Amino acid sequence: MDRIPEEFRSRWVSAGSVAVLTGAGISAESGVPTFRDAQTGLWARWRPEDLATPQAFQRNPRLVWDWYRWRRELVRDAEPGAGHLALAQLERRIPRFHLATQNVDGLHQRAGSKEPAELHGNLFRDLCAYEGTEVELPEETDEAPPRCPRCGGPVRPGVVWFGEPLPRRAMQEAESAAAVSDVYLVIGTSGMVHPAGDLPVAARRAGAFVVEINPEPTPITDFVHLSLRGRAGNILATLLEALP
Ligand code: BJW
Repeated sequence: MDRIPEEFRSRWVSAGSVAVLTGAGISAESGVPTFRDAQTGLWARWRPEDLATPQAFQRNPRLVWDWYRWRRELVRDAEPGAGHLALAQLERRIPRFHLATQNVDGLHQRAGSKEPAELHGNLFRDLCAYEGTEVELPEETDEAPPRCPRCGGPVRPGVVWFGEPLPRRAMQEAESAAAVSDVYLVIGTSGMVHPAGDLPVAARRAGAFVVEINPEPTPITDFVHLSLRGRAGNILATLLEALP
């Protein structure tokens, strides 16, 4: 990005409230695979319906658990990237700032973001698949999947699979933030998954200036005021430096 477009600058300077939605692209720079990249995305190697649905877990709990265990290890070895760090700094700078993420990797928190609304859950939470409640497992176990210490049911990762509702509080927070934001940043998401993908459109309808940060066009591109083409880390670092 050579220079910040004037309208963006003026909307930013006068903004009372900034809201952000992130997706897998911001974590790609930390080495965490995205979902839909044709070459390197998770869905290029696995079919979503075989792994990211309640039916898949019912059919083959071991396969699904092992896939998520592999991803946990990958994320444990990853570090927050320049994009995560820039957003954590913006949060400290802007009094009314809200971050919603579709990512389940916890990298925003590790970068210093306080309480992002995790719309698709968190890879490191464990849930009892029968009771739906959070489970504390005593230690890492080789059982795949481990058993709930209370009822003996299978334990599943605390993420949101296709066909499941999003966590109500996180979604309500994200919707409220979109509705009151003056500037809305949508970063590193294909916008193909709903209802999270509807948030930038809702923000625009409510009057926000919507900016997309992504190296590629997406279905959201047509709805935004400004597309900044490039990597999240580079663009956010530039914005952090250039904007008050
Ligand atoms: C970079 C970059 C760099 C790369 N810098 N950028 C309306 C219409 C049609 C269908 C539906 C609808 N409403 C609901 C549905 C059904 C379904 C859905 O959306 N299906 C679509 C596939 C069509 N939605 C659901 O089922 C949701 N639940 C629901 O609606 O429940 C209703 C209900 C109500 C009451 C009772 C019961 C039910 C749940 C959706 C859950 C999604 N879960 C997943 C898996 C999470 C667990 C896991 O991690 O395994 O969430 S799917 C996957 O996609 C994951 C992601 O969070 C999500 C979004 O992906 P994201 O982040 O956009 O990644 P990519 O890979 O798609 O894109 C990466 C982008 O980054 C690209 O654009 C790159 O260009 C870019 N990029 N490098 C910046 N350096």
